[in-house]
Amino acid sequence: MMNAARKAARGLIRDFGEVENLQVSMKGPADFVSSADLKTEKLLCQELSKARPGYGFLLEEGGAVAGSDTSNRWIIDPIDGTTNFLHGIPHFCISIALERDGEVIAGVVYEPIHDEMFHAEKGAGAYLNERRLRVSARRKLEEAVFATGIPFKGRPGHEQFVADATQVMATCAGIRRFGSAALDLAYVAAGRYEGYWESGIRPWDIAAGIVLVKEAGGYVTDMDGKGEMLTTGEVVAANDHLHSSILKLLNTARAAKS
Ligand code: LIP
Repeated sequence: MMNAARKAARGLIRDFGEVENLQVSMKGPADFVSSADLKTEKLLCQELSKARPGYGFLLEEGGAVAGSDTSNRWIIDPIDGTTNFLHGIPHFCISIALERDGEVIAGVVYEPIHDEMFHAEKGAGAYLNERRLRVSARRKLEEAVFATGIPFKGRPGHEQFVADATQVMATCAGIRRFGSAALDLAYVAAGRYEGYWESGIRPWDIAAGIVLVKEAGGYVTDMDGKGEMLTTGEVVAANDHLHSSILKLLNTARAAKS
């Protein structure tokens, strides 16, 4: 997974340098796909198929591709943070997860601009390059920084987001919106944020990040405190001290709105 990400990132860095020349089309209002997304996804599929023939794929651009091996499936976002990428904002990554018999067991999130390779495998811990990762040790909400995703034109959930942010911003040390769910989760695993939440998120945005946070000692659930993040599109990740607190705040926001 790391070799494939590094190989694909070479072209991505080149394209980022000349982003204004890229072909871009719309998948929906404010939802872009560029020739860089498609090229990167194709290369990742080629590399991973060579390494593990027969595994299936769930791709942001290409959709679901069945494999002869029905136990194993790669879940891939070729550029997470596409809008950042297309605006020349150096905060985007390649996200690759391996799902085995319905469970995500390995994840790689590669941020090529700073050469940060976040990687984890179930039971083997989470790493940033060679350094072992641990979620932050902060225990108090008033010391905590949380990341989130903000809906935009054409996306649902504007009112719910405002209700959530109103609850969270009144109790914590800060909220960050950097534009890449995969990097948000990787930063939670690295202890840079105390937590992250988002609604309406797709499986390829979060699959790799989920195993990173878990292997760094954090908790990841959906809004009901269960493990259905990939199917519900709802994710709440935090260190072991603050997960129940942020989940409670978000559910207060939901109860208030319903
Ligand atoms: C993005 C996510 C981000 C979310 C955006 C978008 P993309 O993924 O990483 O967290 O808020 O709406 O879904 O489209 O760059 O792969």
